[in-house]
Amino acid sequence: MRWTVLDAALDSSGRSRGEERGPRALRAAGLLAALDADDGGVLDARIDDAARDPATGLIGAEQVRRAARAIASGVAAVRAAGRRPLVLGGDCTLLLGVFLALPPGSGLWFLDGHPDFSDGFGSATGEGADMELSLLTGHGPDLFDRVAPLVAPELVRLVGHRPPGDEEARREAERVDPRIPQVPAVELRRRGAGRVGRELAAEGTGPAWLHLDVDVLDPAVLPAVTYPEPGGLDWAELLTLIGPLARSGRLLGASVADLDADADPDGRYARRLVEVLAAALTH
Ligand SMILES: [Mn+2]
Repeated sequence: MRWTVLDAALDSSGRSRGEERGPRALRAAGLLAALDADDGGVLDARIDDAARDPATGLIGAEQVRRAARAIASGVAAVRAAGRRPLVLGGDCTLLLGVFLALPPGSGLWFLDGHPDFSDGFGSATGEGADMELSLLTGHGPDLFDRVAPLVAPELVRLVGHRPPGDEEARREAERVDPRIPQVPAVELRRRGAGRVGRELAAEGTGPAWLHLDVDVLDPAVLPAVTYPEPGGLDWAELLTLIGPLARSGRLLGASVADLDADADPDGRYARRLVEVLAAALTH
């Protein structure tokens, strides 16, 4: 199935950091040609209200809702056209829009250096990208008045995160829904990234979305992220992990978040990422 690339250039701090320019950097590095992908254009996903919403603790709550709806329409249109969406962030907040568009029962392969499971007031920053997995699985903050969570926790696989480094991170780790199976980076490396990828692809039959927060990589190989976290994957591990997921018939689409283009002035990290994505997503 052909890929269609959609830009969701949102920075959930509302401060226009370099991740807002991630999609443009990936395009400039040749992503569309490398994937032989269609161009789905740019979604209206900008968040520039840096104020924390008093009801939820979330920065730019109304804009986060609006961005999610815009992303959902874009993803739905690509799927209706029989194509596979590749959503470029921006940050992980984009997943709210993705799952508003996906059919109930869709799973999530969530590759990230952090669990993104804070709550609105427990997060020091109030950024949507601190808490989107909590929100998606029904643990708040509640933005969409949903009865059922956007993703069933037992259909999420939390992969590649590192042990909490401080008190806030420890509270965040404790909030993670116990029904979500976790493969932290240490365990992934012990079992072998390729083996973990094959097992994840093989363990179910339902449709699933692949989300890659590039801070799942080690800052030694990819320093161009806003929240670097030591102990991450190298490029070869990432490729062998996502290859089986991308080749799986279960794959609905994918998203890539958190490349800080401002920290990659000559585009070398964007080009490396495009190489790895092309190797994994085309076959
Ligand atoms: Mn993330």
